[in-house]
Amino acid sequence: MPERERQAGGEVLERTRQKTKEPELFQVVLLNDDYTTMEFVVEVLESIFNKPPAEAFRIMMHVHTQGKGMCGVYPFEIAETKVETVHERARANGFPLKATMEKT
Ligand code: TYC
Repeated sequence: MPERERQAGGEVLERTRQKTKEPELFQVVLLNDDYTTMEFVVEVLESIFNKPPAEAFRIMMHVHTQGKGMCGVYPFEIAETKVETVHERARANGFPLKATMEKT
């Protein structure tokens, strides 16, 4: 008899409520480059990451001076889609802007 059944007196104990797992969260990180305009980065932060204008400007300046900066924390598939959307929007506008995701 498996140990878990022996300890339960031969009965198989089942969960009565569903055990839900918290989704793993990922930071989306924006990277600095020399060619993307500040205006475009602010626009990306406002439209893709829903940042208010002053916050978008602050994050853009942080990335510009520090090399990279966090723009949001999301479950895996949402983070992945945000990164793809940044790359598509950048490519469509002729900018080399890059974003990555990091597990929190
Ligand atoms: N460094 C860019 C410039 O001077 C601005 C910039 C900021 C680019 C943030 C990318 O993620 C970035 N035009």
